[in-house]
Amino acid sequence: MNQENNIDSLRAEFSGLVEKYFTPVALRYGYSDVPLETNIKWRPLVLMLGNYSSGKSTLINELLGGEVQATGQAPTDDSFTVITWGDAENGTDTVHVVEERDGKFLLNDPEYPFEGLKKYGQRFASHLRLKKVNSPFLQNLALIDTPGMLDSITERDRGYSYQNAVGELARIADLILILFDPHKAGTVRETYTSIRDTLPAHTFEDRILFVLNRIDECASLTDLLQVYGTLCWNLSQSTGRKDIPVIHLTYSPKARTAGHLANGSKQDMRYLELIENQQENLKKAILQAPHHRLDNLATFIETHGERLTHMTEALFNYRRQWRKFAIKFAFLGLLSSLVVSAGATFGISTYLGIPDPIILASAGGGAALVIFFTWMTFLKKKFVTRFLARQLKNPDKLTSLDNQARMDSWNSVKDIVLTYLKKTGGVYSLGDVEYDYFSVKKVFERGTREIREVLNELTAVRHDDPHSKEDKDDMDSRDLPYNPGPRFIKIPTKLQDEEVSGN
Ligand SMILES: Nc1nc2c(ncn2[C@@H]2O[C@H](COP(=O)(O)OP(=O)(O)OP(=O)(O)O)[C@@H](O)[C@H]2O)c(=O)[nH]1
Ligand SMILES: [Mg+2]
Repeated sequence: MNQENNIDSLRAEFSGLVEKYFTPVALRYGYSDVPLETNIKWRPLVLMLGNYSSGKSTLINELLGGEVQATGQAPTDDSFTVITWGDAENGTDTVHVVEERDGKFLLNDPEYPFEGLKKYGQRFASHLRLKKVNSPFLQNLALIDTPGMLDSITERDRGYSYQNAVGELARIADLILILFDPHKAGTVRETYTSIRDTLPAHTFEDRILFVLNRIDECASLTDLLQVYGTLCWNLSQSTGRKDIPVIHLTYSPKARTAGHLANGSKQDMRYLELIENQQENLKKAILQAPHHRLDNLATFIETHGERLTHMTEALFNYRRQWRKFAIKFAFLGLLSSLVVSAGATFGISTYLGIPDPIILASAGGGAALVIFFTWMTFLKKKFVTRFLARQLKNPDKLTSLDNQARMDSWNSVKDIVLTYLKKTGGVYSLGDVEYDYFSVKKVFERGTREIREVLNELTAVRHDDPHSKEDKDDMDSRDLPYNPGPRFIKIPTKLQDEEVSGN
């Protein structure tokens, strides 16, 4: 089995785990409207963002080895284009668009992970399309070319929320490239912020590659250094960090200037001899997207596992507290009916002077029954409502919030718990919710640990092996010294067979 196959089978295992254990629970309690695996089952995704004319489409064409995307000065392309692999029918090697589909198709076909973007409406759908291209670069990943970022005033004219759509795509992307060019090295703050806000904090930085493109258009080395400095300053302002992220310095060998800038002034091009065009490095980094996908999947499972556990725990606690309350309530009802029954018997025998024990017993029993029935029906209904209202007022009492992680996960599921309690009136099966709680908890606690172990092994193999050069194609033909598949199958089997019975 080669490495790509290993990654593929791990991907399938992770996705299967989500489908089997998380999705049913997520759908049942309103945690998600669509199966959770919808976003993760497709190919690894690379999202290209940047200012207009920063060279996104030119770079994509160079990666693919063909003229797939339109390029040009000034805002050229106002569409989101998903570019994925497609076989050429006539078997030709010339890279070209084999098939093109519109946004409606892409948003509605369950094969693709874009269902969540439907909410951006018709205007967005008409700015989305799919291209299938026969480029070998697309064998293990798909790219998304995006409309260039504009200034905030023009941004309003798009007819859909660009920031939100980009945020949504960033969430499902495994790798995000943000391209700058020397002319506009500091205008991406808003989009950067919206991406940062949508991604889990600890994965955010690993997922982003910063690129300063079109560096051939600087007037001199001094000019380049100034542009680089400005970009670093702007990035540190956006990220809130003092250290500078790696910035790939690139230019398109095909589009590079011939020594004159657009305004006619002559360039001192000697700096390009000193600075390596990092386009090749960037290409290799993009080809690592499938590895990022595994990491992102692990994070996905950890994040949703933690939240689903917390959600079901709160719902389980609610039902448990309710059961305690119901037992006390029934006991009190019984006691009251006995007292009333004794009172009735006493009253009848003392004040009415009826000594007949049969009459006395029937009167007492009848009174007890009426009281108990009233207690357990009308009164109980009232108390259920009051009990629910009390819990809804103080939802934090449904769970323990002893650390920041617990508070964070609770904040992301609290509303879902409240909505479910309101919807059901707090009446649902304690046994079912208990089962769901223990099953997601086990997968979360044990599954995520094993997943991380396997990923660490995979990373160690990639780094330790002296033959392991990331740029070497023949790496793919080696077997890895472990067989990850069965380890993941073990988790569900164990779960089902021995332990998830509400312990
Ligand atoms: N000199 C130079 N020109 C470049 C480079 N990359 C792209 N260009 C040119 O810059 C212009 C814009 O490139 P595009 O690839 O269309 O840019 P884009 O980011 O896709 O732009 P939008 O789709 O409008 O957002 C084109 O005329 C390209 O030929 C580069 O590295 N050096
Ligand atoms: Mg473009």
